[in-house]
Amino acid sequence: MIKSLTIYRLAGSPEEFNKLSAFFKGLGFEPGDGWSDEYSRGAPHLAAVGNLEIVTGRLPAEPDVLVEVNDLDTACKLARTYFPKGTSEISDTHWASRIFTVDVAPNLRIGFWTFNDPAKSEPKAFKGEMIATGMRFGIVVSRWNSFITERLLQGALDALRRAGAATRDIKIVRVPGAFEIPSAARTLAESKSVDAIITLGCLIRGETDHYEHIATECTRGIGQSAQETGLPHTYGVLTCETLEQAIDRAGLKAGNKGFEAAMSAIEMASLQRKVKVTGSASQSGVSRQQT
Ligand code: DLZ
Repeated sequence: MIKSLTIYRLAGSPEEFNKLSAFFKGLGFEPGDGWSDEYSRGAPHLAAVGNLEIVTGRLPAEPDVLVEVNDLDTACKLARTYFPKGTSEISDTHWASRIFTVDVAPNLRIGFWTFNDPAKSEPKAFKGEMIATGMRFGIVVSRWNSFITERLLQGALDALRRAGAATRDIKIVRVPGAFEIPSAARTLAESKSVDAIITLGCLIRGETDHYEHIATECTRGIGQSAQETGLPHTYGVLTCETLEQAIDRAGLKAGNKGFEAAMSAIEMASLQRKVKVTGSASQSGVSRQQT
């Protein structure tokens, strides 16, 4: 039913109106579609998050318009350039945050604030943990360019073991080339014997004139298996211009893409468990918490 929320305030004279608009723009409000008629002018200033908050007991602050910012000191400096007389010092609140106020128009005082702990204002989100204990992983690795793919495999195993995966919980499936990776991954996913699948391969453009076709099919097929089976699949298939590039990405300058693909698999398997267990619990938006 609700579509939007508008709170309007008189900004005083047209000059004060323009000054306040410039200040708000400088703070990062997104200008909305303004309006004007023969009597007045309006300028909406949009914020990504807003709420109509009701309170019982002590008010959180004296102004009835509060704007949360992520860099209070810079916001205060900016306010002083526009409203040198009307900007207060920054002070502590009783709810673990800091605030300053600005008299932006004759009857309009706005409070700008930030949490002392910046993590508090981050939207709540599900996140996977980098712990692999008790999880089962499938690794599909191709033999083509095996001097590269074996390094990717060692990188992936290193990541899994460091994160606590048991050797008995890691199933390695070897296939001839990158083209065969998707079907093996799909078979493994459908067996429901693993929590995530890591795909490892190496395509080098110079060595195959149908490089594009194999790379496209391999990538598409892995993605399709992930989407259709619902099991996390991660992508550790190198698509390189030269052998040197491949060597770099398999353990030297550019890290080891097998290690990275395994880390992503751990995160995704953990995330999937969390979402399955707690996914039905409601996720609240951003809220101020009193401490
Ligand atoms: C045929 C072929 C070629 C030319 N190049 C590669 C490559 O660079 N990397 C790779 O993983 N596989 C390659 N293949 C093999 C194909 O992926 C596939 O295994 C064969 O065409 C058999 O279906």
